[in-house]
Amino acid sequence: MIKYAHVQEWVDQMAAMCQPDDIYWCDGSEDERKRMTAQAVKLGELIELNQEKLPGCFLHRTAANDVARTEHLTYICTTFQGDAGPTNNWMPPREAYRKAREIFTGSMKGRTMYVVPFSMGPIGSPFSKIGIELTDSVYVVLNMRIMTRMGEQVLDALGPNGEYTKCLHSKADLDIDRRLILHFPEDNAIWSVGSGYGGNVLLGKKCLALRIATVQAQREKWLAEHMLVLGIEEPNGRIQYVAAAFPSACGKTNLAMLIPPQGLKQKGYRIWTVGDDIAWMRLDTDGQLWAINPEMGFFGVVPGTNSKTNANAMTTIARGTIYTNVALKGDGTVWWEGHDDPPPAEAIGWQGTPWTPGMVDKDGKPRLSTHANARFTAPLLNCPTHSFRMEQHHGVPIAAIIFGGRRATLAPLVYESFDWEHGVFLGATMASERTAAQVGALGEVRRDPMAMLPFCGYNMADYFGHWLDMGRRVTRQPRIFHVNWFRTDEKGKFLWPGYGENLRIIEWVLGRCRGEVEGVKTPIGFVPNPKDLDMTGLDVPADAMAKLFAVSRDAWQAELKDIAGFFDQFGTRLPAEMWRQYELLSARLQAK
Ligand code: GTP
Ligand code: SPV
Ligand code: MN
Repeated sequence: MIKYAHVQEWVDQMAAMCQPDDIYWCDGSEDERKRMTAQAVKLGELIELNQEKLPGCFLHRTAANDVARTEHLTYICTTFQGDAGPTNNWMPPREAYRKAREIFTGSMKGRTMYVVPFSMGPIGSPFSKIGIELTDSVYVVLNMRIMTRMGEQVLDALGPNGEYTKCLHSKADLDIDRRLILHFPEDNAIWSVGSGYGGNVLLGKKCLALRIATVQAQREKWLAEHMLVLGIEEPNGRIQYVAAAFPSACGKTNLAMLIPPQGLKQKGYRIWTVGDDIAWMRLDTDGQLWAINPEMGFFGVVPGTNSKTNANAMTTIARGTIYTNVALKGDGTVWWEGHDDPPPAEAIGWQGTPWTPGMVDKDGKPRLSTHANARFTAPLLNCPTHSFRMEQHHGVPIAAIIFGGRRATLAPLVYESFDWEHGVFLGATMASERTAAQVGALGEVRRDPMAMLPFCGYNMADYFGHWLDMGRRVTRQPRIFHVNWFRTDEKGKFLWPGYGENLRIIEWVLGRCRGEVEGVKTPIGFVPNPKDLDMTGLDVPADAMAKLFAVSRDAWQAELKDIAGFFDQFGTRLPAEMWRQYELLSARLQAK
């Protein structure tokens, strides 16, 4: 394997600090996967599942305090605090390196340091970025193999002087008080220590492909977003692609793998899954926005996944999958809340102790077999609907951008912005109820602009400015929409069936993009005229439909106040256009 001097020098420096027993350069071969898997089983990092029923599948359990991203321990480390902005934790680089160095020193004693070269995006594409992750976790290596294009060919593509993101990870002692997820955009480096949970440690994903990439994207004039990408093919062969940003655990994986509902079957749509979590979008010379998914796998939410909600995911995770924090059944298969099968009479719960249905914790709350943020790591190519454009260097052309949140009230099922600037305002003022994907209070509504609150690596005010700037550069602007699958009735029941039925809404979105359907103007944007939604085979009562599309001026007035508070924290750095949009919305809400 080629070991370029500039890479070797950095590896040596990091090894001198972490003091591993040995260093192993990963080549990405099949033989290597087998060896490392066997070793992970020996170390207890992986449990082999029933290979007849779940070929190539393994189970991993994390420490109980290490089950989700820890946003309060995640930092953007820039010379000036203003470059990280008010929505990020900030530390000056020198202090960050000093603090982390104390934890990294000697952290790999008795372990191997793996050198993992990976490419985000097709190897060699001008769209792609290379990273090298040093880690003492076999679990991380095996996950990175699934999630990225990993191995020797990446070093070949890097070349002797190539730029790459220096990613350093050590589990250290998995102590939450000695856990730090540090980003150094000025050095193109990431240091993560003290965790073994996906988003904290698979450094190609949120750390590189979002936090570091957003900084590069601003500089190089493209977009790095927390978005799924899917294609909708009509029987005449036309495929239109949409990109959609929903906060963590708010439906990206589900929408990306959508199966047309029974009632729309006769229309013959075919769905293509390009990506479920991250999109990198660039302008081409045709003035069009093109998107790639920089990943090669899914790191998806397990609970609630079944053949009714997401049959494609069920097929995807039936082989070659690493399950994290689910329940283990006696026959060596797995189970979770929301699985197709009824609860097993007994199982080993996600924490490794016996579990039986109906168990309660000390506080009387039901004890779940599976952690609410349990995940599967599965190859994208396992997905029956995976896009045939995965290796296409330019990706796919984007017709519509969709923002969405989890809001029990306020936001209609779908509405469309008046123009790009208003669309940026929709994204910038998104809010959503918190989920189990990050450590913290569940259910609380927080502002999560463009679903990027935890992932924007620079000042969010500048990020909004960048979105506005991109709009001026794209000559064929995608239309921008907002959706909310999660509106509830007075009893807290979802008003909209969701999942596959969401295609009905996507249909309207695409109809709008082609200029084929009229919208109904409201103060917040265009909503569908009910007659323009194809509801064949779906029975949603008229009063539920009315509630789904209701725009309450009073509720929106209250929302405006909250938006003002959110905008205020950016001071004069917030683009004036955002306040202009705010005033326009305010005026529309007051007009009769
Ligand atoms: P990350 O991987 O954390 O970025 O999340 P994601 O956006 O990919 O989330 P995912 O698709 O895994 O959705 C997670 C949760 O949303 C699960 O509890 C799903 O059951 C629920 N969900 C997804 N789509 C819908 C929908 O259309 N309606 C309703 N009611 N729930 C949905
Ligand atoms: C998310 O939390 O948005 C995820 C899972 O997609 S993680 O990779 O852990 O960030
Ligand atoms: Mn995500």
